[in-house]
Amino acid sequence: KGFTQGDWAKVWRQHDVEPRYDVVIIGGGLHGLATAYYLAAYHGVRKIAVLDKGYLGGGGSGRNTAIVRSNYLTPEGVRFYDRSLKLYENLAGELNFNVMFSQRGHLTLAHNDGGLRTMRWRAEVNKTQGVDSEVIDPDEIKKLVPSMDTSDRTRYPILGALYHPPGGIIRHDAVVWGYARAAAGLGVHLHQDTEVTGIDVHHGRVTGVRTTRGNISTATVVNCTAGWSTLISEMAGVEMPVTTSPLQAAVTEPVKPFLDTVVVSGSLHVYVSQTDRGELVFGASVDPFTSYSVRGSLEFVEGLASNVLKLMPGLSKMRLLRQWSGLCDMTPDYSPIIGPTPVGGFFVDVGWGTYGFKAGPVAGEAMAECIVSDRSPEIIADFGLDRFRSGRLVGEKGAAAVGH
Ligand code: PYC
Repeated sequence: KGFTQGDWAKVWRQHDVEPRYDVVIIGGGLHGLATAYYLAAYHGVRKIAVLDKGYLGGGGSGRNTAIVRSNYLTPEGVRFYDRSLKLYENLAGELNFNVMFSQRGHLTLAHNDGGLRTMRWRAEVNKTQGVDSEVIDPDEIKKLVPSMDTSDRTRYPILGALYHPPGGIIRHDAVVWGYARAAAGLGVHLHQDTEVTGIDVHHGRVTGVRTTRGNISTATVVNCTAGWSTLISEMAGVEMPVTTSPLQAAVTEPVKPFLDTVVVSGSLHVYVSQTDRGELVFGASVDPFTSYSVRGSLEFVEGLASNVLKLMPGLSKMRLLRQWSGLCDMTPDYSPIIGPTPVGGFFVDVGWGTYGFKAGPVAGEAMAECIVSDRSPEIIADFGLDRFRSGRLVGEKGAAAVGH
């Protein structure tokens, strides 16, 4: 007999919210779930709760454009994102869940001398960290993407590109479900529809979390809430240099596969990839204002269409099916804030801007180690909140897919 919907086993169980947990993770997206998974799988922590005011993966984890890459600008950034890429390479086996990682190569186009100089700089830094990246010329780009207008008769001619073969796309909801299923299998409690209303701090240490489903006593709280991260940190009395801006994206109707690399143009503020189902997924820069709104705008699709057609004029007849928006938690140097805070037992994994999805596995792995050892492991040591006092910033704006 065939399966009907009712026959499918539940992937994770519902639990009552218990009055005590060893670790409470706020935010049931990729970062929160990965942190829970690595804590349970590699450090034996069992009494873990992941709280989300909505559903698992309903924030940035389910709204990003699923791009994975490690071709950053600073050595700290390259090492960090490359560890994540390596974890992604083995994630299907690790979680026993097909996450559909397609390492199809990633191109960042340069349309002027300044852009080309930054691509060369990134390629050199990447190579010193053992990451496969090189600058290629328009003829080589044309071979990789025949649909791209690489002639010099366009408004923004392409002078070259940073080519990063290990980069690609992955099925982002599968990544979320894979971590959720694996964490739940290790005894982690996943509480959806559970909003945090307060964090209790006594004598400089976290003692509990208040939620719409009851109060929890705990000595360890992790803030993995991306766009809402300043609101949650404020509950613990921790101020963070983070602003929240929407980032919009869109997808077309499906067409026969013709694009098997990820293409990014920082000058034209656009990135595009084709999914296994044939849809083109597009994104652009963050909206030029701070907001918690996730509504799409006509202005966005007009600008996007005009810029996409400058790169690939052959797409002019394609129809957009959907657009949506997510929230980006932006820091002044475009690097994350990850590690302990001045409040004992209160950890943050925030400030991801437009880089959060690609960092999920390494952020979870490093945060788990940080919590059990109560010190930042080397791979995140440069991304602490204290850098905004000391001035030791890690400037990653030059590695952004698009302008901000
Ligand atoms: O940094 O690759 C990136 C990216 C793609 C979409 C948003 N950010």
